[in-house]
Amino acid sequence: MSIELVSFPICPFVQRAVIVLKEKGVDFSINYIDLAAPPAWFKSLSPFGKVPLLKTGDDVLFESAIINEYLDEVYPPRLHPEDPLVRAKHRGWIEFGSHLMFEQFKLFTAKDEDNFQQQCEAVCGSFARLVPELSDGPYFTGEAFTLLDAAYAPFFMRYEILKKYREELSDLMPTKLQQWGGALLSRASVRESVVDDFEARFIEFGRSKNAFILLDA
Ligand SMILES: N[C@@H](CCC(=O)N[C@@H](CS)C(=O)NCC(=O)O)C(=O)O
Repeated sequence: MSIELVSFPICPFVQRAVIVLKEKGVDFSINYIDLAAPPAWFKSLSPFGKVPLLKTGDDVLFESAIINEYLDEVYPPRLHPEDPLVRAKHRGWIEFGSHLMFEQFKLFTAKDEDNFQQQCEAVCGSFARLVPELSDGPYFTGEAFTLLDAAYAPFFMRYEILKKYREELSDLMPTKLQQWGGALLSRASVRESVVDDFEARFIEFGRSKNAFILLDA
């Protein structure tokens, strides 16, 4: 069965699916589209008009969490916990990871210092919620890398870039989260989950939004 991901080069939600496909050693292709001018075929296939889409044979899946659960059920090794209760908790925290990603987007695209500080507070609040949930590492639940870890890795990759522009962001992140992020970013599936010029594209996107964090840099 041929697998194709419909993507946008800096989308963190597509990146989640790429990480899972790489963890499982599945062959796949990526079709990048321009979200500012999406092709007609994409509009007809994507109910929310969003990437990722996963095409598998003649079928199309949407929503990164659903795509990753499907991949996990079909391709070994299993990355979601076996216990239904733990699995349900992970689903909740994956959703929280999506929320954190949107907070990060708002922080990145804040237009002035006040708004930037507000977004920093929001992100800090989310960090404080996450810390008590974390194991002693290296991953969220311990030794095993799970779908939940794949869902948070894109956040940490972008945070590393943002730290280069505002040093205070380093201090905002609690040590346990830094350690978790470090473990995620050292994984091959994560390192190889973005285009070669990802950082340049990410920054270019921020500049197109007049991001305050990039001013004077
Ligand atoms: N809940 C969705 C979020 C996906 C999402 O927000 N994708 C963005 C790109 S990163 C998108 O396609 N935006 C296009 C739009 O909103 O028009 C998921 O997890 O797949």
